[in-house]
Amino acid sequence: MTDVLDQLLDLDRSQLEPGELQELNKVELREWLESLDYVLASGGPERVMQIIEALESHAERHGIALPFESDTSYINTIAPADEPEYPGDLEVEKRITNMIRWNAMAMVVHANKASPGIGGHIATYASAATLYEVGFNHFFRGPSSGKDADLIYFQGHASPGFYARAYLENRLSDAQMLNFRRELGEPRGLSSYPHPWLMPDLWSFPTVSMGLGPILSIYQARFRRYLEDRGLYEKGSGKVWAFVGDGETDEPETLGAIRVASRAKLDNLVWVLNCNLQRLDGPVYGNGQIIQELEGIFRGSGWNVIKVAWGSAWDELLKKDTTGALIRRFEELVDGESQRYAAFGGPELKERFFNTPELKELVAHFSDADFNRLNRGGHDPVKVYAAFEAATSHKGQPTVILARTVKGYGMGSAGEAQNVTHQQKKLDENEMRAFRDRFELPISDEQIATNPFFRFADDSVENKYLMARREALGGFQPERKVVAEPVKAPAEETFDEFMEASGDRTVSTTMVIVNILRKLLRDDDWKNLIVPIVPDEARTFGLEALFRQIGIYSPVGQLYEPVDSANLLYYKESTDGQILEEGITEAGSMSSFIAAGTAYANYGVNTVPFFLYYSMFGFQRIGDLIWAAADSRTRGFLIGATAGRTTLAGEGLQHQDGHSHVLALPVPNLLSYDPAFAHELAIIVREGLRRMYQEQEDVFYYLTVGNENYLQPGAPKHLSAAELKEGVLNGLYLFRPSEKKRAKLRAQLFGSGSIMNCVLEAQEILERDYGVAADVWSVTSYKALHRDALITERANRLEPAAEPRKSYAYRTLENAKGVFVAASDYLKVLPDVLARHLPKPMVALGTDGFGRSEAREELRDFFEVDAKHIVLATLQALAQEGQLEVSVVASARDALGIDPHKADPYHD
Ligand SMILES: Cc1ncc(C[n+]2csc(CCOP(=O)(O)OP(=O)(O)O)c2C)c(N)n1
Ligand SMILES: [Mg+2]
Repeated sequence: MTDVLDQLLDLDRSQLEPGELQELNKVELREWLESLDYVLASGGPERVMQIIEALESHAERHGIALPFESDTSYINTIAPADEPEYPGDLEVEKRITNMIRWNAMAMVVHANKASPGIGGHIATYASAATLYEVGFNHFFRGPSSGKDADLIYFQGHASPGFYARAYLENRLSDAQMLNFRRELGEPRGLSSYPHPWLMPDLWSFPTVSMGLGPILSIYQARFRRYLEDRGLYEKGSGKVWAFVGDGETDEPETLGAIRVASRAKLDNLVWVLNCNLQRLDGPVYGNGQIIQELEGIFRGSGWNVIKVAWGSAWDELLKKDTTGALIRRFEELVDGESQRYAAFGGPELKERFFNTPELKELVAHFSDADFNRLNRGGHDPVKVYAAFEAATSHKGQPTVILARTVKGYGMGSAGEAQNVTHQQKKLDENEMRAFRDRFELPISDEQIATNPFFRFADDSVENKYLMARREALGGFQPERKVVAEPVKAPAEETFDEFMEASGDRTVSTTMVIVNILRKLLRDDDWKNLIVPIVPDEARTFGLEALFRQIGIYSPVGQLYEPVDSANLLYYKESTDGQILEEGITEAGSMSSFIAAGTAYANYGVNTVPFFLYYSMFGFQRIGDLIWAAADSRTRGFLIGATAGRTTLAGEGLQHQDGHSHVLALPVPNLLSYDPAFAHELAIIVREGLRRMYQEQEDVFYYLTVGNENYLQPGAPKHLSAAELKEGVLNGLYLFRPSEKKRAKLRAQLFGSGSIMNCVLEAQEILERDYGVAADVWSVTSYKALHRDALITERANRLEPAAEPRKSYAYRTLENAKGVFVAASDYLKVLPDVLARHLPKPMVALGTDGFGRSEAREELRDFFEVDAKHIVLATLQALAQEGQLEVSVVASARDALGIDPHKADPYHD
């Protein structure tokens, strides 16, 4: 061989005939490969790597730009020789898995027979069963493993499989199984998907809105490290697992935060990406290879990637394939074509895949049955075990397992690898019989007609095996158990300072909330539990003092001397830092909020997240994560800062929030407040701590704070502390009553947030210039008032003969005289939702329309929420009641300087 090479090399390449050149290339390549084989045999993989790296940089020094490839050959990452021995009984496990497959399928079929259209999914779990079962039998550690317990984000649409397993484990009854997706029946049935709100003893993590499970799992793993590094939770070997669909990777939330995991070296995080190559409508990437694409993305982001593409039956062929023809064929095989083989089986594979003489030669000895055994890796427990073992012992990086499976595996003509399989909810008797045969289930033809569920007998091998495995692994999964002890709310006196007037010092509510935080950070019971979270906005909110005081969490501490180290408030990162400074990611910050706000359930630690963000980028940007927080029973405080469409001056349309309180209305367990003053904030935060951490209520809070500085008046003197507290928390109290007791014309003015100052100014103008005595009320929460009104209305409807009840707002305003006018920095619809429940009509002023870059005064004029517009609205309301001449209103309008032809902020 070398002689040939030598002879050829003596010639000038450019002079060679094409045939000679081809020969030279071939021989030359073989020489290189043989050298590499020699190095591998004598020096091992380590040495091979060194040499390839040296070659690479040598080539680069010669100006050769090597093509960048972040994926590897399209074969399994773990070589057959490196696979560990399977520690379980494969036969028994197969029977258990197959029974779960049956029950999961039967459950969906039953539900849809009983109630056509009720829905459910068979194909997702069918593709993932082996992935989960290897986990359940050998890896997933249950709650009694304590610090070593795993937290698992199960793929939402695979839920029938987990119910089917819990049924075998005797954790669910027949009646519950029969009531899948019927949660309003008796007994209560099973939730469609993992919802802690609906099944709080079973589910911990809502995963069904695609993309949320993945991002939440990353921040969960990071938060677990944070708790360990801060000494709040014992260091352990527990993992966070996330099962993700390949279609789900289209969601930006899925891949958007993966580098957070690698940067933080989260080797406590394992993702199992079920690559069944299909999503709902069709292939994820029919013209390419989703596994290869994802490998490139994850490797490029610093993850450990383990591909489980091909089942064991392929190993023999790969070994025999000395020319590399099989790997080349794998690499040109696009997913859309591959789907055909899964759908049409062995004959299709034989015909279309093995399409060259070389490939045909490889399978010359194959029977039809042999072709059928050429399976995808994710259905091979030996391969899956090897991957899980490698993933859980890998150090220094998060791992993603890319498992190749078939969507609807085993469903045969009812949907296996068909484009319609995701939606398939009904199998007829023939299809069920085929399913039974495929999985060798001990079910008779007669039984099939009733699509029954099966359990192994108590003393059967399978039942004993299944239970013993879970016992050895620390109990059942999924299971949610709250073990946190209540924490006593801070004493009322803790917040006394906020009850006082600020004297001649102007203070914004943003400053107040920061001061409340600082106060809590000095309180012995609470200081360690507070978790401030910011998406790169600490300075915007005046929080930078906390950098130095409590530090910013970094798993590696601070490897540099910060540029501002000479400052008192320098940028301090440390391993036990308390602040989660997340960078510019509201989605990531919200994921941390959820991790911290559910730590009471997942770790038994009562951490209290305070997530401070630009209020505009909360509900409308990450509303779905807020919804997931609610479902997760998250506790904590969302602080929408720089809030208020006219309070945030200058920033304009994209920044000025005038609707987050409207968007907060739909979240049932969220209490939202738009406080005007320090004393209100202090009362609300203390009560929040009491309800969430002392009483262990599964609610959370949304508070808006603004950056407008004004005098803080302190608690009003005309109310007792108890009256004030009741009013602030219920959402309404009389802040400044009119002193003109005998005036004929009267009005009730309602203000919220910083617009309260406009209302107070209007009160003065009305009294001084128009003889209208106006009482001023602070509305801290339209949502709370509205909720209470709805409860009351409903109670009265359901008990029509009983003495009618009155809502808090109605009761409070029943004897209030004059017209009602409300103004806030939010949409008019906010007061409007309450108006129907009040004793009198209420006129609403608010900030409907797009924001503008302007100064506060001009903005409030433009949006018609300043004092003069409140005055005009009041006079107009009085005129409508016939208490004032219309001409008085018209001249007041002119006197106030309001142009009737001014722009309409809603349209202009
Ligand atoms: C945010 C969001 N959009 C759409 C859906 C509807 N949906 C449910 S499953 C699904 C396809 C899932 O495909 P894949 O992630 O590949 O999971 P597979 O079932 O194939 O394992 C879609 C579009 C959803 N649940 N969430
Ligand atoms: Mg899929």
